[in-house]
Amino acid sequence: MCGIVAYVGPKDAAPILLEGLQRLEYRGYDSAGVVVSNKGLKVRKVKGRVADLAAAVPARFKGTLGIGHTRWATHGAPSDVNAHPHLSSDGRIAVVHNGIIENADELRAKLEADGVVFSSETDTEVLAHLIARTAGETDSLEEAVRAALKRVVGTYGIAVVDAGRPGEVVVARNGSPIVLGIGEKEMFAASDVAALVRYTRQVVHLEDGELAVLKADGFRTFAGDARPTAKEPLTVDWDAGHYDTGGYEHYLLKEISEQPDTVARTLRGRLDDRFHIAHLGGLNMDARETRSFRRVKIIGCGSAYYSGQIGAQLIEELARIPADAEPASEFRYRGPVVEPDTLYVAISQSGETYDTLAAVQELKRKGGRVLGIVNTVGSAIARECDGGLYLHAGPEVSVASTKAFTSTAVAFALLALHLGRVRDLSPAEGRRICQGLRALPGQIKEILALEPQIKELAHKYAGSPSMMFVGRVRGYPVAREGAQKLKEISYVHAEAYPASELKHGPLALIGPEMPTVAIVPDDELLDKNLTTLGEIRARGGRVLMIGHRAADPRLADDHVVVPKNETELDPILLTIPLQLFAYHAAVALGRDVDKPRNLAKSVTVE
Ligand code: HGA
Repeated sequence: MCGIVAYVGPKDAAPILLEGLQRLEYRGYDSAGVVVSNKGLKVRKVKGRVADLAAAVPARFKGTLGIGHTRWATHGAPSDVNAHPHLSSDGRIAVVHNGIIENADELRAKLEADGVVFSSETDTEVLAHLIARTAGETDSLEEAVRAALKRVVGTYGIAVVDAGRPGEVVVARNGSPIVLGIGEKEMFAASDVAALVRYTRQVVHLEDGELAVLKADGFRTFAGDARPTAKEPLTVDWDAGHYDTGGYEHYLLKEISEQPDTVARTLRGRLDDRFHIAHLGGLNMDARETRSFRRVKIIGCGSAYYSGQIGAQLIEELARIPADAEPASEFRYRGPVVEPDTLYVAISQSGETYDTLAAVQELKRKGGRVLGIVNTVGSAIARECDGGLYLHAGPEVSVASTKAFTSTAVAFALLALHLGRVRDLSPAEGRRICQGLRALPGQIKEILALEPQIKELAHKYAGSPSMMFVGRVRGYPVAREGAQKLKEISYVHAEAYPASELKHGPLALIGPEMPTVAIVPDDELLDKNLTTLGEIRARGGRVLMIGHRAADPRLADDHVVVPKNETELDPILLTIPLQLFAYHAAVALGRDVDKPRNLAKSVTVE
């Protein structure tokens, strides 16, 4: 989604802003713009890429303070005019904004009735005019911003500059992230640490309702009621190198290939070989409390939701606690009954997914106990939850999730082991799961070595207009994630169904033009799955089987054989070939693999 970068200090701002915007490109956007302050505001904005913006910025675009933006349009088409920054009519105030101003139409009508002429179709422009109305009369820019924000309903992360106050930038947050970066006699702000790590690793996350004033020599933060707030800087342990493609053709392939390491990092220091338990200090719960839950409810969006389905199955199997997963985007709106003996678990790679954050906030309002499984340290969901587990998977840049998905499933295995061992899971069973978890990184390496074979299969099937993905019980979330990956990056239509449901409807779709990817692990459901393959083949359907043994040629046209782990952990490994399959199908079809059309990385708007 949209990105914000801001700079104030001794250096030339434009190159820093452009570099920062480039680091945010992965989030998906349609236009970009910058403003610098130097005896008035100088603005450039274009529909298109940051490179197009850089080409449009003249050499004399000098100024040591400025703000920049990448826009993902919600109000008004992607165009030069609708790109941010937006300026007040007198050219004094410039604003960049992530989020949605819900009462923009009403505010716009009032401003127009007062004679204000708008130049764009965006909701954001009202902010520039509102701030300008008081900026001349108030003692400070922050007062003018605060007064404007009081009239606004909606979500925002904003950065504001005032030509009349050339030494400061004001930023504010409500539902859309803003992070401050602390430098040597210079200050930065951005919507994502990715834009900051090249310059500083000392950061401060703003809370909802907070506002900050940045000057070259430091920053001050304020709560919504103008009270100063005290903030402790955090050190980010990701550096600029984490955001490079590392010699791979795409971030997606890099991130798929990193999984032996990222899974090892999720496990590091968390397995105890003496008692066969998981050490999860971040949960902030003692054994008695951990035992007291009678149900686990998992929420997340997109792939996070599917990894939550894997998690629910792990928790039911290992801890024997009823567990289920639900899309956070639905959960928050259906007036959920929040029970005191239910443990809620929220999943988000970025920790800023708006739907998930809003669901967590709703749970907290109702007294729910919420754990976060999050990749980004210090992010909004991590801060909002009562405790949780960080994935430690490093930044995930490609829009389609891969390494965060597997690390989330591994985090759930750790949580299930922990919940199980404080209940009835025996030490011997605990040992079996610990050993299985330790084997994962090596086995993922073995699967990655199958890439040439999977590439060939992807090329063979990529031309199909539609594909079916099926799996039973543990295999079903794997099938869903496989279909999701293929849809997201190759734009091939894909359906995922429980294999058991096939003959209750979707079997009607099966024929030579609709191949099936079947997840067939060697578990207690093997025979049932093989029967399903027979039913597909009897209807002329082609089958690619992903499992633990070579397929009987009467039941499948092709197969990928992955190493076997413990039955409960197998879904994690069965996902990897599907990631490679989707990747190579997308490359074969010439898609923009890392930035698929219409999608954005962290979905920070509703
Ligand atoms: N509503 C603004 C900003 C959109 C946004 O935050 N997208 O992620 C606009 O449409 O310009």
